[in-house]
Amino acid sequence: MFHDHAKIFVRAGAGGDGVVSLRREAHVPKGGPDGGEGGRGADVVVVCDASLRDLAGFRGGKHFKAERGGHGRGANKHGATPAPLELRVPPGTVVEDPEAGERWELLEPGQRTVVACGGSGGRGNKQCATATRQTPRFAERGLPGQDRMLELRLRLLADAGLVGLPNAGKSSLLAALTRARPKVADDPFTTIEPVLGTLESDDRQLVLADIPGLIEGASEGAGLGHEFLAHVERCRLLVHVLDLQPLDGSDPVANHAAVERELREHGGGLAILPRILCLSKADLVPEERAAAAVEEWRERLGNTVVDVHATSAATGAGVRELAAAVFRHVPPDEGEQHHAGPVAHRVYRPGSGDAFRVERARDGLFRVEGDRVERLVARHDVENDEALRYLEERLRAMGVIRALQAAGFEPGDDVEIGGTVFELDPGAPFR
Ligand SMILES: Nc1nc2c(ncn2[C@@H]2O[C@H](COP(=O)(O)OP(=O)(O)OP(=O)(O)O)[C@@H](O)[C@H]2O)c(=O)[nH]1
Ligand SMILES: [Mg+2]
Repeated sequence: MFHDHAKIFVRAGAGGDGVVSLRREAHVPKGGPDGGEGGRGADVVVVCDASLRDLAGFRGGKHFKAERGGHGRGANKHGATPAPLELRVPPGTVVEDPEAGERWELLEPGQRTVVACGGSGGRGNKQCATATRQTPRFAERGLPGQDRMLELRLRLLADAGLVGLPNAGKSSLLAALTRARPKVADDPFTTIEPVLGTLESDDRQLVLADIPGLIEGASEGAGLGHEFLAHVERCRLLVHVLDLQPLDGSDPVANHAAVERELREHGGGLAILPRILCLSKADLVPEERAAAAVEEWRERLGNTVVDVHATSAATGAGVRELAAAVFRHVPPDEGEQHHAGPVAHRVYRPGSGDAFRVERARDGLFRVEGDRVERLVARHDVENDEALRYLEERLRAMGVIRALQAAGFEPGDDVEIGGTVFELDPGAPFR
């Protein structure tokens, strides 16, 4: 089974907590704070790995959680930041966070992108000390790591794709053109997952994709082809393989039209990709018949195709000419197969917004929302009086207390910030 999509949950590591510690040394009369900082949590990173073929490693919608940062320790020791959690994907993988509208493409082996950032570590009491609070007995907590539901989709990176009805001879052609050895048989749907082969000339290499046969209704999900049509969206050329004289007695003209219709209906730009028409199994008809068919099809299709060839995978006739035509009609491209456009690298940065919103949830309970305010509260243990007092000072400096007051807040009312509810009773009169 070829796994070309997966849905996963990722969570980066939380930052380690800062620690409260007081220096104790025989010869120092009054020890100061020396609690170290927590380490940053580990990121979740997606890495492009050329040795992988599909997304089978992600089946079953797994959860991936990176390690949390180490907690700070006494003697001003900082917690460790663990190595990132690496998720390895094959080239051509698109990673998407539909909720956040973010998207990354992994095309080049070795390419990496951070998809979830570790939370920052909390400061230790040493770093929390100020001129007016020289020995704080609180430290900050580490922040949670970012989490996301991600969708992974693999698009094979082929330069040209072989398309056609089942049994048209696509896999036989791939085998004749490249070193790939896909299964060949005289029943339809022999190929059940895409196979790639490399077409080589002296100075160029192109990747050719053989996909399962298309049938009427493929674009709506009939047969196997639909699922795999997406893999040829990135091609720069399609080779439409058409059986010159189908054993089932069907009409090549109608067969050709049916496949073209499915390509059009699939969308994704397939309709406008340049086409080579390849009339297959030419050894089954007299040579003159094959040559005449090439002329007929050239006339019939006009400039909707860039070339028409008759080939036989059995005798090798016309195969070299077809290869040359593929090279000719796939335009050169920097990095040859990496032509899928710019790669989006978006690194998450915790919300920059200082903005916050205050609302009265009910009598005696006020809710405050805003990135910075929520992070501030997440950092502190509201059960610790000293931390709570510090928090009040910061909230006052940010204008939150004034805003609460304007909304009708009175000392002793409850406040909910980022899911934490606590009683706020600012000691000093409001200013
Ligand atoms: N005589 C002759 N038979 C061929 C030629 N190419 C393919 N065949 C036969 O046609 C049948 C189908 O060939 P495949 O290459 O498996 O066709 P396909 O298009 O990959 O078929 P699906 O994977 O089922 O879509 C097999 O029995 C092949 O041996 C050819 O050039 N000459
Ligand atoms: Mg096949």
